Amino acid sequence: MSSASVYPPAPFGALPTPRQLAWHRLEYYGFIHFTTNTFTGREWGFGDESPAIFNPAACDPRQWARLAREGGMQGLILTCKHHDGFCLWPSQYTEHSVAASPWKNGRGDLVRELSEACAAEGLKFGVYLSPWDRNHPLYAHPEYITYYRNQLRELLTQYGPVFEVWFDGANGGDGWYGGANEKRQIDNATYYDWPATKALVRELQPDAVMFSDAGPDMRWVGNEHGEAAATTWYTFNMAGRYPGCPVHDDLGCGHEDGTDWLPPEVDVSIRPGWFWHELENGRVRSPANLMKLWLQSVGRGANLLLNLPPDRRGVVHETDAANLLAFKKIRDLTFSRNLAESAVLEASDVRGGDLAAYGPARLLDGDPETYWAADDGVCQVELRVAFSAPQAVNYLLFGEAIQLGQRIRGWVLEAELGGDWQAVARGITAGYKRAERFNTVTAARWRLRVTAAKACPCLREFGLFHAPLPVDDPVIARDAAGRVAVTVPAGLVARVTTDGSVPGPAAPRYAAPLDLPAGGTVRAAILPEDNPEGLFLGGTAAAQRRFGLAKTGWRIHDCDSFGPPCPPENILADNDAIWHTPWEGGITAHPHWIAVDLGREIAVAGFAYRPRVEDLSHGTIDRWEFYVSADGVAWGAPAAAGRFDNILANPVEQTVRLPQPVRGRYVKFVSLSAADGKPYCAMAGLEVLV
Ligand code: FUL
Repeated sequence: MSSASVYPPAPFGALPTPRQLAWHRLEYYGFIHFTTNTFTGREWGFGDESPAIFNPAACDPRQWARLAREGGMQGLILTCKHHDGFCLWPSQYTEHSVAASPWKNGRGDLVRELSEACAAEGLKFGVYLSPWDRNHPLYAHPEYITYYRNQLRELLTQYGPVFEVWFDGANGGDGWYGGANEKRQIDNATYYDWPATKALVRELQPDAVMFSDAGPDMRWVGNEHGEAAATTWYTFNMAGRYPGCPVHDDLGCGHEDGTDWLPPEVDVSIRPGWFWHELENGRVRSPANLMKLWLQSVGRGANLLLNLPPDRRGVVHETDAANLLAFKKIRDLTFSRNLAESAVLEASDVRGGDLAAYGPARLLDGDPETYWAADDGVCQVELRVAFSAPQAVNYLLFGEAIQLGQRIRGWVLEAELGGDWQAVARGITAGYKRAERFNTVTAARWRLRVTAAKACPCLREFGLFHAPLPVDDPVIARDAAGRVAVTVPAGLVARVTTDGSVPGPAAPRYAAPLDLPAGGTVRAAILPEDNPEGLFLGGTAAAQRRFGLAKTGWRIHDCDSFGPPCPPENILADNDAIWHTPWEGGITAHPHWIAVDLGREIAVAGFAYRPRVEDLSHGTIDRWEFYVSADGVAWGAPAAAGRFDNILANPVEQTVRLPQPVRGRYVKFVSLSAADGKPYCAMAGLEVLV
């Protein structure tokens, strides 16, 4: 039968629009978080920051764009305005912008510079315009919506084509608001009148996709640690959702029978925070970690939006740049040779028997429009892969022709071992791209079976690969005796420092656990030059942890809830076990407190709060006070008080330095409110810094 006489499969279910389809094909692009926060060290500026502090001396957006291109990204999205309200372009609607800063004597326009740099590097350009504005006097009033749309109009008409518009869902309430300095509550569902704003974007940039907690084009994946769900449906029921709506735990997986096409985008930072902080220079994600992020985002059918925050100079820091490029190298090496090209491919079913149009060769032609397809009604198919000799494999990669819908709902990769077919990898959804890494299996015959599909499967690509694995980061942990151990993969050695410096070839090799009674910063690195070739892929694997005082002599002195199942002693151990005040029966409201006897008097320089990190974020503390006392009875005024910004979406350890060290033997940490509004509180760890 010729291709002309075999009709193509009918699309099934919800379908991507052309702009969504183009977006899927981007797979990976970058975020640039940059504002006054870069200069204050905050994650959410209050809105009262002076534009005078914004002065990146060597600001070089071309470096950001070049790095993004060399790193394999397809575009960059800039925080043109974050929650603090400071505008990176000279907006005619506010004074609170680069025009009032010393940068380029107030004549700079960062939106212009980055949009031009992106065009010059062949990248797409996108904009983030925070709906929440802690600077604007009229925020929470109807007039602010006009202001917001005026700004959107500036961004969408003055800087060329925009591929993505990013609507953040955060609305924290308090702010400077032109000096009012108060809490302003809005109703996320109605205040912003989203339908009209979305229509404006469609009018001004018809090809741009819009991101938010609820689309209209892509959805938030529900976390900021870089992980799409193992089962990812693009289909979703959008009704009742809006940007900033309460977080639902279905954001990751989606709705199998959803009526809208709303794929997830995975936004994650290369550092613990979204903005550059000096303290985090040693905590940049390693090349191996970035590869893992890629596998659990792009490899699960989502797109990856990776943040590269420029530092105070206005350049992306050397470590971030080196790790991004090393990650690119790992990815290129891993997928450089598709072993399936040297195998004989045979399909259990080919649509209409038309091998030329719908045969398995379509999987290898590199054309996203073509695909291997089965006949209508045939929902279980298999692709047989025969090598002339046993072949070692540790990566699978395949993808659906999603222009016809997301159809597969069950698949397994099998290898023939000793005459039996054995499962090597399996999953439910596939989507635009599915990548899996597994322990090396050597076999001459392989098969990918689609075990269930909503309509005849249509696969656009398929590959098997064998690649050396990137070396995992060292793991740094402290035992109950207060000693710090560094664990590295078998057969490798690490170099270690405790003075904060980067471990190079001159640093001592790690041999035994370190005694660190006063705490300190431990850095460990597995250097290519120390380790056998072949084991090594993708540059240095590194880790850093900062420890407070060893907790050997600590005792819980007082606390407002001692009971099981989450007793206060849990905060003393270096693990994820938590202290949690009662959440059913006997619930009391904030404030909650926990006080520790350090065993001896010291000068307390600061503390760190480690939030709970399991799936539940209930009771994660946002507003707090910290006290130091000589006798554990008289506490006086707080040594520090504040709020942890963005802790719900990004629950990383929060470090606070006291304005000056305070001597005492007892410390008390008080929870004034939970970020999710719960009456109780929870925490995994408390460090005391000296
Ligand atoms: C969050 C914001 O609150 C963070 O500051 C950051 O911009 C992240 C990408 O989105 O909701």
